[in-house]
Amino acid sequence: MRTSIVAEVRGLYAIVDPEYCAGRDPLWVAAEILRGGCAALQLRAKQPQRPQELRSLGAALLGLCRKAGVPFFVNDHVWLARELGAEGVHLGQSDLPTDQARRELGAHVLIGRSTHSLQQAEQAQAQGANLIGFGPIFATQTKQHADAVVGLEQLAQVCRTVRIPVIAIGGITLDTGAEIARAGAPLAAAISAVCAAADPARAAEQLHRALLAS
Ligand code: TZP
Ligand code: MG
Repeated sequence: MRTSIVAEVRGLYAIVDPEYCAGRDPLWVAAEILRGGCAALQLRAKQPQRPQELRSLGAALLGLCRKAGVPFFVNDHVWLARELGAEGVHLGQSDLPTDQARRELGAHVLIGRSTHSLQQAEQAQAQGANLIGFGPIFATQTKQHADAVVGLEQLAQVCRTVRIPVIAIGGITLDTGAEIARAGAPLAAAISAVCAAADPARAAEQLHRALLAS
C-alpha cells in the first residue's frame, strides 16, 4: 500500500504491541493475526527497547507482512520505518511534524497521524498526512494517559469531513466492529482485542470480517 492505493484498504488495522501479547512471542501473535486476516499491521513498542532489538523485531514483522501481502507500519520510529522500508509510519500529536517526517521518508511512504478532535483531523490532512487515527472511540485501558473518549458521532463527523482514510481506535472489539464501520471508518485499529486474545487468528478473522461486512 503506497500513497496511491491507501484509499482501497479496508478492515482491521492490527497493532502488535509486545506489552499486550499476554506473555507470548509477538512474532507468533503477529503470524496468527496475519493468518486470520487483516488489512494492515503496525508495530507499537512503547517500552524502551534497544535499537537492535526493535530493528530485529521490525525486520521479522516486515517479513511476515510481505509474505502475507499486508502493509506494515511502524509506530513512532521514523528511523526504523525508513531503515526497514516499511509502507508507513504512525505518529502522535507530539511526534515529528509531517513535513519533517516526509523529508526523511520520501514521497511514497504513508504517514498516519493520531487525532482526537475534528480540528486535529482537518489539520493533519492539511499538513499532508495520508491517513489519520481517530479516537479513543470507546474507553480503553491500553493507552496510558489516553485522551477523552470521542464516541461514534464524532467519528462519523470526521469520516464525513476528511478525504483521507480514518482509522478508528480505542476499545474496539468484535461487538463494536459493525457500528464502527457504519460510522464510515474504512479501518479500525485494535490492540488488546487481537494481541491479548486466547486465539489471535480467530479474533483477527472475526473482527476483520465484521468490519468488512457493514
Ligand atoms: N490510541 C488511542 S486509544 C489506543 C491508542 C494507541 C489504544 C487502543 O488499544 P485497544 O486495546 O484496541 O483499546
Ligand atoms: Mg507516538
